[in-house]
Amino acid sequence: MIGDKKVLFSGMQATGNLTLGNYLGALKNWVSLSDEYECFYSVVDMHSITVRQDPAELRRRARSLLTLYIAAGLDPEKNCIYYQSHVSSHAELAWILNCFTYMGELNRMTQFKDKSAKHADNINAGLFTYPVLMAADILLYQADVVPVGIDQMQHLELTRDIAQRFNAIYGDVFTIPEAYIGKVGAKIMSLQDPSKKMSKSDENPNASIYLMDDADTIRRKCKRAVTDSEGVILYREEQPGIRNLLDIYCACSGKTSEEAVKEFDGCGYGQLKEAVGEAVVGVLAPLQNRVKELEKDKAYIDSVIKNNAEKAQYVSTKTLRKVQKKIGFPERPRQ
Ligand code: ATP
Ligand code: LTN
Repeated sequence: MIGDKKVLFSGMQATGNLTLGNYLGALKNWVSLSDEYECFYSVVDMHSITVRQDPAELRRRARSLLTLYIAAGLDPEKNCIYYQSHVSSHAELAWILNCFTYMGELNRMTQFKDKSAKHADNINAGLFTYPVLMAADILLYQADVVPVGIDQMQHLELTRDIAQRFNAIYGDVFTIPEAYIGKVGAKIMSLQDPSKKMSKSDENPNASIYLMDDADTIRRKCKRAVTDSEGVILYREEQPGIRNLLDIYCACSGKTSEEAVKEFDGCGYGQLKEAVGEAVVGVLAPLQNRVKELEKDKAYIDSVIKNNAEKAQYVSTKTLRKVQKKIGFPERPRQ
């Protein structure tokens, strides 16, 4: 708790261009939860370097991701929005937690298996211990709740296991966090292969709608979405392409799947695709306009970066010092 509020932590990597999946599965929920909790939203640029990055590009993407957080509706006066790399406690706690995490646990992580298959020429130790840094992110702020898409559940389970293991030895040091998975949009699938999640690292640009895609591109991608030959619009497992389009429609319009199925009763796939395109444009166009406005105000963004990093450093250092004391590191001389 901070004051009388529970704590929320989440983060996104500054790699690739954000997709509609990132927005509907994560960012949108962050905004809806932001009044209820004391929130920390990080641009996890230290996680990004587990895959090789171009330095200038990483810096640019990190800034545009931070700007996007604000454009999506997170008020940086009320929410702590900051770069992970500006707060040294993350790396320090990650090291300690590495010593409380087993190789066998990390070996089971599906994201590690997927990413090491994708980047076979660079299977580095950071990629392997990535979930430990994520655990440090969350535990430093004593987070109660962590809103993420379904793909991050396994990492969250591991975070809980590490925290429980640590607490069992040293007493109640860490709050045990819960995942928050949104009811709609928790797993948006690729428009070209509805058995795969929509991913910012997909090589096929038609598979993903990017948050900064213009209206015509969005409409075109929806039109080209892979469906099936059933010819009916029903929300069911046997029609993953149609179900995904309905999911996108519902997440953008606030309607339930039952309402959407009723609305499209008797319609052709073309009509559904058109409606999905319009719903997505309706959500993304205002977001894009706010990003463009904010990008003009360099001084404002700079002040958000500075002030929030200081706050994050202050809050996280409290937990870090407690942990260091518990495990037996020598006390620091008073300044
Ligand atoms: P990559 O595909 O390059 O590994 P990513 O798109 O999964 O990256 P992350 O930065 O790892 O992006 O994820 C940010 C947040 O978005 C996480 O909470 C994740 O669960 C969520 N998310 C990512 N893809 C989807 C999706 N297709 N549907 C719903 N949520 C998603
Ligand atoms: N691993 C997450 C990003 C991430 C995160 C976090 C999410 C890093 N640290 C802490 C929630 C809480 C991902 O790949 N989406």
